[in-house]
Amino acid sequence: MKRRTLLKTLGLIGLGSSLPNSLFSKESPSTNRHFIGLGGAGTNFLAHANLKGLKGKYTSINVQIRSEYESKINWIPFKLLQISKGKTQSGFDRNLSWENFTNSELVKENFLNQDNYVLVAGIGGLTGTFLIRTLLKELLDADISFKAIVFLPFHFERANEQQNIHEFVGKYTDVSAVNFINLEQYKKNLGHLSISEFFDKIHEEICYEL
Ligand SMILES: Nc1nc2c(ncn2[C@@H]2O[C@H](COP(=O)(O)OP(=O)(O)OP(=O)(O)O)[C@@H](O)[C@H]2O)c(=O)[nH]1
Ligand SMILES: [Mg+2]
Repeated sequence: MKRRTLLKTLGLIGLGSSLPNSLFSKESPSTNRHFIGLGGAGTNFLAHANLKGLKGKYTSINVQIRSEYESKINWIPFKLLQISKGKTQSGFDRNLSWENFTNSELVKENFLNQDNYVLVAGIGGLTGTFLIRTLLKELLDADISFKAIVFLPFHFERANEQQNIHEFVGKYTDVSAVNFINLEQYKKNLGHLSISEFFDKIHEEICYEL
């Protein structure tokens, strides 16, 4: 199916301009592909890609994984060693480091295989945000190639994080390996859908283009 036909089928026509071009440039070969879902959103994307039969290795780095995916997706349990009482923690918290989480060494070992890494995360919570902001820096510093898909949260979700999100996007906006998907922008066209249908459509589009 042609891209335009698919967009139309999905009701995404007109969104093309908001989709990051580099995501569609087909520059990375599909051999040795290794999809790595960071946090809940990244793991939900993996489940979708796996269901659609995208070939590759699958690793979820998250607090938990739904039992039906455990046999299909390699899971690295990743959570804070100590939960601080009170306010919800943000993945942008500069005091957070690998030492604060379980299995950090396993996470890093995951990147020693010279796979074609595809990292997927949403930056509205703790896990995905910490992992993507830390890994992007470390992978770029180590000259390890990858492609990243980063979901920017709806405005209503992270009103007090807009500055952090803005700075993060600014830092990577010229890095072609990093593709931002602005959920708020999609809402304008797909706002009539239920939240699960909404994410399914977005995941579907990304799977098709990867
Ligand atoms: N594309 C996509 N985005 C999602 C999905 N679920 C949530 N999001 C977005 O991703 C952001 C992060 O959500 P999660 O990935 O669940 O958060 P997390 O990284 O697991 O963080 P904690 O649970 O706080 O440790 C949310 O604020 C939403 O904007 C999903 O299924 N697909
Ligand atoms: Mg989570």
